[in-house]
Amino acid sequence: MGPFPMTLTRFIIERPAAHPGAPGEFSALMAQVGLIGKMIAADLRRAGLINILGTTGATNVQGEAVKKLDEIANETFVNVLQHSGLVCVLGSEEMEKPLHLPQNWPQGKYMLLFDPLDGSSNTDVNMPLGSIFSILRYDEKAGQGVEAALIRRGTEQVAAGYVMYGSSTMLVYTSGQGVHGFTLDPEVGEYVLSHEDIRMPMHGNVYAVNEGNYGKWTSGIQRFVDDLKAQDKAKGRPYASRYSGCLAADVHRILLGGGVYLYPGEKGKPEGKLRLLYEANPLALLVHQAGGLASTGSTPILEVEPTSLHQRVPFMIGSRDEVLLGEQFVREEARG
Ligand code: FDP
Repeated sequence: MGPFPMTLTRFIIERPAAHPGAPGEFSALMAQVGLIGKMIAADLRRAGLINILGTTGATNVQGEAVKKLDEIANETFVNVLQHSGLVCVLGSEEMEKPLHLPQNWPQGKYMLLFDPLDGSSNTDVNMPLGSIFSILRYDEKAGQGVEAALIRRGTEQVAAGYVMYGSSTMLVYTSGQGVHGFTLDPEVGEYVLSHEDIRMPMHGNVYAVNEGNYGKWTSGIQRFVDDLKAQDKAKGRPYASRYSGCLAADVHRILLGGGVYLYPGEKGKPEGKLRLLYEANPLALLVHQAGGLASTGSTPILEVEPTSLHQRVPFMIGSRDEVLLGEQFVREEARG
């Protein structure tokens, strides 16, 4: 028998200094997030067998068709967390309003924002999916309403991460002390530390973007992508294009191997597509902790002042060199 593996729970308990507040509570919360990941992974594995593919017929707050699996994943988050005693407010891509859990008050000092199933166009085609989460602390003294309490800058997150459902299920998180990745061992149902203290390369050779939107982008973004594709071996070009349609999976590749993911604003839609509070902010915190950058093109994502729960934001994330280069193209366009 080999050495006892470093499980997620053991990792959190053995590194109390690296975790916000009482390590017991934080580890309990991460264990619940891990459980949610296992339950969603189990549903995804069997989705094609138990008639839970396809759409529900409803439209969500974003105006997008709701997939059955979106709804199931959202219910999984809510059902697990409402009985946890650890979280007092939940905000989700699939819920127009935040869900206040008075039964968890006063003991539940955390709040969770999440995209329960990221990359939902991948559900019916057996491609990667993710769940993205952002953890905040509820500040009773601030005396705010539930919704206002959730609408906070990215710098105020106490932890963030994602569960990625790919060829294996991985949970990657940061609580402000490095980024750590755990792979679910399906034999024993435990997350085991597989990627400790992930550091992103300063520079990569991959870009991820939905290039079908090229004609809708502003000229700065077009020039940036043209530059990455230039036939210029001396400058390390062209970059390879890799886009799965699942933000968590695309950012995961870039977190490990470097490069840049972007979902820019468009000419008639400068705010872009992705959501600030439960997509951009958590991934920005992770990438920032791993030595990378995340930007709107002109402002660091973590410094964007949020105004509403489902706010969208143009998004550029990855290795420092590529994000700085992207910002340079955006600046040049602004100068005219
Ligand atoms: P989806 O709407 O399919 O859930 O969350 C938004 C997101 O997926 C990201 O995961 C993904 O990167 C992007 O949108 C895909 O959008 P496009 O289909 O426009 O490329």
